[in-house]
Amino acid sequence: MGGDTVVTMSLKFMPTDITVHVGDTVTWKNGETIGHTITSGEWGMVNESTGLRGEQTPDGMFDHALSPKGQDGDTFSFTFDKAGTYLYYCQPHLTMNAKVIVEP
Ligand SMILES: [Cu+2]
Repeated sequence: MGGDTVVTMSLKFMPTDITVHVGDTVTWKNGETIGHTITSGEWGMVNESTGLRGEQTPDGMFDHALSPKGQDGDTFSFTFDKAGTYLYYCQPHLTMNAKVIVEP
């Protein structure tokens, strides 16, 4: 069992894309003092110059409100049990678009 950690910083998920394996747990940590969400679902139509996405569709797999750094709920973990590519984003911040690639 392994996993990886993603930190929110400067309105980005860092790293933006990560690759893990089936059964691994990904942990998100808030690295700044504003709230974010970790919301699974498709996103797209990203503007090349601004980085802002133009569309988003939550799929209900996970949707966590990440508290500001240092407060209860400033981390969130999810275990991926199936291989695939999982897109996710932060609802209020259109620059925060990322994915988890889960390999067999
Ligand atoms: Cu955010």
